[in-house]
Amino acid sequence: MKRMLQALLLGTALATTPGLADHASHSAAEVQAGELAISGAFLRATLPRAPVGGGYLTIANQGTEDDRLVSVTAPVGKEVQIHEMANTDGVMTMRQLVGGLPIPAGRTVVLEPGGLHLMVMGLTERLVEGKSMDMVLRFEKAGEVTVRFDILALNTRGMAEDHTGHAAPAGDREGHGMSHDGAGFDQARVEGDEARITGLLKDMFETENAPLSVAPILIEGDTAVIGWSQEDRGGRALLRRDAQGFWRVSLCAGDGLKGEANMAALGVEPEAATRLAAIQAQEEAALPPEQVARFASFDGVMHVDQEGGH
Ligand SMILES: [Cu+2]
Repeated sequence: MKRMLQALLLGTALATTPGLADHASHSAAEVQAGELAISGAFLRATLPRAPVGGGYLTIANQGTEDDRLVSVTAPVGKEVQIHEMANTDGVMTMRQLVGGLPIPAGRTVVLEPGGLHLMVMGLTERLVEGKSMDMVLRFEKAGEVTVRFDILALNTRGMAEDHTGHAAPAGDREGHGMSHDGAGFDQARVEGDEARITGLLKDMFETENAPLSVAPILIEGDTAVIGWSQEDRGGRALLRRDAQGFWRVSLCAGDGLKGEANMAALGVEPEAATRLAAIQAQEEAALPPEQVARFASFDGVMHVDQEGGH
């Protein structure tokens, strides 16, 4: 009886995440498809109700003929798009590569945070850290190949960091064109806290079909409390600024970040909480009431970054 119940529960759990598997020991191994060597495939874990997820990998064309990544399919979400980042007037935006991604002969194409990436659109379930998901890549010449993507921490930069538990040295990271903040958006490209925070949040959660608005942005010292809304959802987030002046999302909440007492309960220093709560009351009163109502729709508290972590 107990065993049956366990099987039932397990069945239910699996049914809610049909595309996700537990980490297999051979995951993220190099896969060969014709002349293409594919390695380092990972997805970033997503927050609850996040509509999109980012996928990254390295494709080396060891042959003498150009190839092209034509399409990608995933067992979850509506579709997978191939995106590039473009710098438009100092603002990083994402653009879909509709014609696919060229993989020139003898070249290695790296999809990484802050640059080219796969984007799983229309997610209806979370990508859970520690699991993995198989996606099918279709190349013009090499044909179809199934690649296992490990699901790594939300802010991870890549396989190397995750496996050692330490970030690569800053110089090394910059050398690979990666971002400073741990997410895909390079905050060094823009000046000012508002632009950095807005860029960070948009990079994490915005899609073409679901624009994200970030307001109000309340800053006290190295702590910020912001509100965001996207379609009919919304929430508040607590951010921390590091020594280089780059912001990271520490946690997300709804009304858990409303008011002085709640902020203090979530670790905001008492003096900062007092000032932040005062400007929060003012700024939120100036916003449309339906937008403020959306902030409360975020259930509970989601820790994104461990305080004092890497
Ligand atoms: Cu994208």
